[in-house]
Amino acid sequence: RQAAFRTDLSVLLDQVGGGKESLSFMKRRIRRLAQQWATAANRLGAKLGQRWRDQKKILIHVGFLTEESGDVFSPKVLKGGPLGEMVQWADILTALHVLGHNLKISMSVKELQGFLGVPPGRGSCPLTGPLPFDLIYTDYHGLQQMKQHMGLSLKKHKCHIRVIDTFGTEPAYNHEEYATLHGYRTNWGYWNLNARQYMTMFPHTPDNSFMGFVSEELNETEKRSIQQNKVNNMAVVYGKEASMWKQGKDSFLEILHKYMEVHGTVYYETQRPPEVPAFVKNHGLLPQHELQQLLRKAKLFIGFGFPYEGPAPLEAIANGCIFLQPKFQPPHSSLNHEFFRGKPTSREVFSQHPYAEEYIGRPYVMTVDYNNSLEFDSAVKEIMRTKVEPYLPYEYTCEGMLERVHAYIQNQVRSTQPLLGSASGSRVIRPLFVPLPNSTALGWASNVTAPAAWPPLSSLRLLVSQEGQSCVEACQSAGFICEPAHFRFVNNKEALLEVQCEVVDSEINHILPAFSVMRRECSLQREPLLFSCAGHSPKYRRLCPCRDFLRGQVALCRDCL
Ligand code: U2F
Repeated sequence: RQAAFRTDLSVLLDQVGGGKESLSFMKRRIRRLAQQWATAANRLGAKLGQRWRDQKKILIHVGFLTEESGDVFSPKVLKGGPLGEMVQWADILTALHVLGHNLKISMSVKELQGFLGVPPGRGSCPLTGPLPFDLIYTDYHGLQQMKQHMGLSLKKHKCHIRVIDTFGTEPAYNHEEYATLHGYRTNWGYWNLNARQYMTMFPHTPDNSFMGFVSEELNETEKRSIQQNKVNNMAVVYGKEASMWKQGKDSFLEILHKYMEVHGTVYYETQRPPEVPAFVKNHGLLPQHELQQLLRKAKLFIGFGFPYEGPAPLEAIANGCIFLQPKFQPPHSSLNHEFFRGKPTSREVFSQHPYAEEYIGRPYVMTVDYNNSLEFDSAVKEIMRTKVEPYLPYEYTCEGMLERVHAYIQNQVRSTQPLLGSASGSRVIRPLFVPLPNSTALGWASNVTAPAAWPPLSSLRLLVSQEGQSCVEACQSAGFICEPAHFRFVNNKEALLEVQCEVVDSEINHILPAFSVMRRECSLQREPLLFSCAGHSPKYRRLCPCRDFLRGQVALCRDCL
């Protein structure tokens, strides 16, 4: 069946159910943004024209909100606990509903069993028949629950699963045997999925798919009125829990207070939290729409280093604030910071909000060394002088999210399937190389089409990294993005011709395909699940499949829609 856009969200709101604070939060959000989603649906509908869109049967199982996983989030919704995950799930549900798919929503193991057709009371009885869904969106908790209740058939149906995974999972951590043998095993990873089945909150790593969420959009009248009503010396602190204000914040807060009136939205029960200095005007934790109003007046939104990579800075910038945040030197990662420890990634985080720093940047975002009081002082003064308009990257608008999710749903199911087994059946292409001044080779596939490829092969640009450089960095430095789906087209001797290796072998290692300059040895990848944009090694130059991307929609290439 053809999917038709929906602009009425009442059925979805009924499906979400109620009772828990987390669900009420999500429903309030869905209602608040309803008009914005409807406008976006109409716009995307007009953009896509008469194009056929398959209606999919989709199960959404929100594992972290089930009682069986402990549900530590719900009781903290009104107490300053994390809300980012609920923001994202509310938006995923809405996007899938608005795109016109046939949804079943599960927030408990019982509902999961019911939807999968597992007989009640026979928890360990595996699903035997065909999977009654085209796609299942869940998280790591949900995946574990599905393993228990689907038994071996999980393996068979794996390619239909999408895992919402805030911070991302790198291929080396995802491959069970490899992770176990090479020290990448964590509590979360090792599911042997195609790494693109993990969907992240920000475009952290191109190895995963970028799912995202949305932020409020303003019309021209609202933008004008915001600019007129901005209070130039008003700052709002990013941090809704008192613990985020602990230790070492006093010195730069004092500097900030020299110039600005400082506001906070820190949760408290009866008394002012002692961590929050007396000069801060604390509003207590606000409902989302009231926070937006506060941000509309403020000039500066200031981060203290935690929480990492949340939605609030995007909301602040969308409401006309400048976001000031600390640089991390050395960078934080699972190797050196408690918060990231045990997460299935070695990604290095160079500031509190790398997306804000790299994708948005000045004048909306300033990333400075907070230990350097001169630098901090002059940043605050510069912010007070700088005029900015409210800004929201297209990929975080409702239309941008609908466009991206639409593209994934219509194209990724087909194209991830063959990758789960082996790379056989892919066509060998002979990419052209053009040497660049820094001796990096760059090329593209000319006139080659492979029907199953998505992103299409026209987007491929082949590049050789420097020694020690990952494909993430190599592609980025040439103005492209690494595209893991294209590895299978460059993992062959023909692609390696230009680098003149004396020996070509094939191995299982997440930095391959690559070549060692010293030994003039080339190695191809033998395990397609280990194709990795993130991998790097000091003695190897990597063969990197890059692709072009749309401005403001990094998940998609020019010919992707
Ligand atoms: C992130 O989670 P957080 O919930 O800490 O992320 P924030 O950026 O603080 O904001 C989440 C939402 O909370 C809302 C705000 C945001 O949409 O509008 N809010 C509010 O309603 N009232 C207030 O007074 C203040 C904020 C991240 F998203 C998670 O994935 C991480 O687990 C967590 C830790 O790094 O950080």
